[in-house]
Amino acid sequence: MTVTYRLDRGALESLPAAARPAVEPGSVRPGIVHLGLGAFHRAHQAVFTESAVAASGGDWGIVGVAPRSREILDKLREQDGLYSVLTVGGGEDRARAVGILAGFGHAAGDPYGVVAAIADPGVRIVSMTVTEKAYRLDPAGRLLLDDELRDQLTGHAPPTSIPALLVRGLLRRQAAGAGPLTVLCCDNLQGNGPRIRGLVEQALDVAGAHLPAGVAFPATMVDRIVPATSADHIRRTALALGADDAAPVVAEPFTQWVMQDDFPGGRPDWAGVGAIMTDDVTSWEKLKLRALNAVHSACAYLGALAGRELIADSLEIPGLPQTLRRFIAEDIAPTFEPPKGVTVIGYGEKSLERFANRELGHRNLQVAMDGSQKLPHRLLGTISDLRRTGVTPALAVLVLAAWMRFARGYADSGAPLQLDDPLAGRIRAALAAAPDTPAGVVGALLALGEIFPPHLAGDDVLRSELIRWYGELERHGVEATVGGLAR
Ligand code: CS2
Repeated sequence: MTVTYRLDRGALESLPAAARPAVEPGSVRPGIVHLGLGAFHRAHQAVFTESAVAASGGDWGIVGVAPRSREILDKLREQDGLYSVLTVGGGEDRARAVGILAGFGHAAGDPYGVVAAIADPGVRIVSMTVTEKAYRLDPAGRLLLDDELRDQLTGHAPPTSIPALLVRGLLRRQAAGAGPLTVLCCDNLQGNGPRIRGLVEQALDVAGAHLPAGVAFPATMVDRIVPATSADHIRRTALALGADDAAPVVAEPFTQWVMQDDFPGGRPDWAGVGAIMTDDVTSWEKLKLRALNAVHSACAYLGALAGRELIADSLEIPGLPQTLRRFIAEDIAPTFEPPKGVTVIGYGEKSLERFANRELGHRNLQVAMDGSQKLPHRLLGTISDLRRTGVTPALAVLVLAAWMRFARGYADSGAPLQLDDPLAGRIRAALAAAPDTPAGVVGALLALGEIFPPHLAGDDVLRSELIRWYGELERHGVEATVGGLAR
């Protein structure tokens, strides 16, 4: 098939009916400002929102804000705000163009434009997918203040960071009497709603202000595997769509969204298109962070150490699926009560099935990045909960030891591994100052207070178990270690 069109409004009529956007692009007025116009948002909340508006109406177009790079903005503008979602792994590729983006912003280049967008009375939701590190919170939820952030919060520097955009936007809204607002954090943080409320309150305090009335911070759990788009995905999108798209996103068929229904300014009819509204988001969050994200990280660190490229390749290491099943059943399942009607083991099994989707091309190194920010939410809670009851979780500690081996920077073959982490400098300095032995590495990393709370850093049983697993991995490598566990 020859592809002749570039995706933009003019090309829509030529697309197969199933690939056309569910709303007419440009026809939906903005009601949401979304910070973090990455692939995940475009494959998840944007799709839910477009479907909800198509089914039930409402002025809920999305103003997409790119935090740093302009690259995605330039591509989307060229395409009249259109992009497509390529769904892979369900038998055949399916592409669908999405037309719900109603405007753009650039936090690094035009932060005051973003503040003005947040203060627009038509906007009633500010949602975010900016990854763990952008919130500048420590594991205890304290805002990590430095001079630059202080200047941004007090109005002495342009508000380019997430805390400053929220604070300046909320204050400007309050001054303009722009009405109630929901701040919706869609990142993988345990207790994301209350945590972001805490962030905003601390940041407002620095700015000498209080939280205005009528601002809600519902908790939410978001789920869809959306890896980085590859050149192959771009080529396959063109085939499935019948037009060239320079900015497609690729995703698995599965998608889920659970949230607390607290939207004082209203919301799209997400419930009408499958989102779950509940007051019990906490158990969904725990389920997802502990029985999906932590297991994903386990695949990523163990797989990368064993020299595997993709998450799907990691699952082919003999014994690894069995080891992950033991991790789920023995360490994760006992730590919390899952939502009604769900079992942790069944959910974990489904996670493994989803990870095996090879068409996603999801790289171990992508999931492995930012471990210092991710592990406190997805793994350390499991370890803490079990240690509190006197249990030593064998498999969870193996996963943590694998991260430590990964952070040291070499695969089992001796090939270098890239540490992509906001604390990479601190981690490297700590390791350089310690002996390169299991006890030395474990001790140096446990001492990083930005990652490990004092009750874990000071836990001698945990430390010796970590040293034991680290030693096993160092002596025998991942393959022999997990092979032995699967017996
Ligand atoms: C992954 C997540 O990169 C990672 O850390 O575990 O992005 C995961 O794919 C999503 O949370 C799935 O919803």
